[in-house]
Amino acid sequence: MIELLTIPYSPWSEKARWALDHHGVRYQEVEYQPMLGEPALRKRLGKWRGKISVPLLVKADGTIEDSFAIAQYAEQIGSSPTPLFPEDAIEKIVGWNEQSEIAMRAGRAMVTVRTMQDPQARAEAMPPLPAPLSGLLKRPLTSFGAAYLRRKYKYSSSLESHTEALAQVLANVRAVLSDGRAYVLGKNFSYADICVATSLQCVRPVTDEFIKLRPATRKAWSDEALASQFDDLLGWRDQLYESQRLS
Ligand SMILES: N[C@@H](CCC(=O)N[C@@H](CS)C(=O)NCC(=O)O)C(=O)O
Repeated sequence: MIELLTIPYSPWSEKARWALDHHGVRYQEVEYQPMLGEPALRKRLGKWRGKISVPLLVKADGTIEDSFAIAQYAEQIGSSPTPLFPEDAIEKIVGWNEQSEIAMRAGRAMVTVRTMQDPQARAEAMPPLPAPLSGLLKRPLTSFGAAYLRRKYKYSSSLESHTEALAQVLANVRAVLSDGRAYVLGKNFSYADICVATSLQCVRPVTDEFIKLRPATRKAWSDEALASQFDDLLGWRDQLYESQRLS
């Protein structure tokens, strides 16, 4: 069976899961532990250099790394009569995927900063370790983790520019939906909707029914100012989850 390696709460992983679920593709989800899981994954893939990221789909004849490519694979082998990538809209969808990359990268930086500022959220972010180890390693692991993320994604701890980048993407979404259309591309649900809906995860997360988050983590994933500024988009997103998020 196909395996999908994910960080379960990551919006990038959710993009891939949603596309696979939409098309009724069967897969086994395997949780990837950021940082700690990297050596084992490199060994498994035989990839010793370069970036490694999840979601990552592992099938009998190879792997697919990147949520967009995984969604296209789902479209290729899937069974839903509603395409996620209608032929006449590919360019637009690529554009929305790029917008969601900008939003999610900004959101990841914001969430990381908020997590580091809240001891409870930091504790919830700790990987599961046997009790004596977890007590001993708590502090070094979390500060090492923060430094690792800063180095990896090259961001500073200033929130302002990230907030602006995310707000700009959301303003672009609002402009498109302002004519009352149900979906980003118009009448039909597509991967563009998945891109936009998952980007809103770092403004206010969807309920635990869809993505489970512990309480302090949920708070770190919420940006109250942006959430009230873009409440209309969150309402649209919640409705989309109710009507389209099959699993
Ligand atoms: N463009 C990639 C980006 C995915 C991505 O950035 N994944 C991050 C997690 S959110 C990752 O795998 N990081 C590896 C790590 O933290 O060890 C996609 O769409 O799949």
